[in-house]
Amino acid sequence: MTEEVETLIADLEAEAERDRPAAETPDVGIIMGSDSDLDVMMGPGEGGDGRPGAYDALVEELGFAEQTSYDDPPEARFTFETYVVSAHRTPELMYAYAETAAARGLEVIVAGAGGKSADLPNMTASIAYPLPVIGVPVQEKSVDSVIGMPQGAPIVAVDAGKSFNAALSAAQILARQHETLRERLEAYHEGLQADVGAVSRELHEGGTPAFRARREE
Ligand code: RP5
Repeated sequence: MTEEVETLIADLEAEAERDRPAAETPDVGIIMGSDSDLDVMMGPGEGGDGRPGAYDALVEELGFAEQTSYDDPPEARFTFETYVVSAHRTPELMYAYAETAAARGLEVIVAGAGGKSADLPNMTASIAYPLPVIGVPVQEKSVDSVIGMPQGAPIVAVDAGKSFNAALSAAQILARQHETLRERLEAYHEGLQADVGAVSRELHEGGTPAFRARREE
């Protein structure tokens, strides 16, 4: 094991020993098998190509902040942390991450991996059990590997690349205990409804050619 990995593990273990108030610890843990998963897991960032990801759902839609220091938490009440953890290249780090997750204050983990042996989500679910883990297959070919858990070893999973939904699901789990978050989830959904309502009226009242022309503007 390299020194960098050893230090990461030691930091996670030390954090698990601390007894911080829930408001100061990350609520959601996001892990991915490689930094090449970043755009799928978190979204492509400003100006990037691709569908929105967990970062967009949590930060842009639900008011979470990314926690980058355990000693200096963001002011936002709801936070998430982000790590690269490889199931096959850094199994000890995966074990330490999952094993310490509950003690470090996490309420739910979103875990994504690509390739045909996308083992990070399901192994994390087994180790962190009974903490819920939401698996994200980073590629289509990863779906079977992520969802194929034996009876008694549960994982919740989304379709390939749907990290945005995984983040919403994580927030839904948290919202069972946090009224504010329930209200934010409802407001997000109302926004979606309003969009459909507006577009439906425009199509109906303007007719197909005018609607098409406006979309092509
Ligand atoms: C990449 O390898 C995938 O996107 C995956 O998340 C990553 C990690 O695989 P392991 O290092 O666990 O084998 O192709």
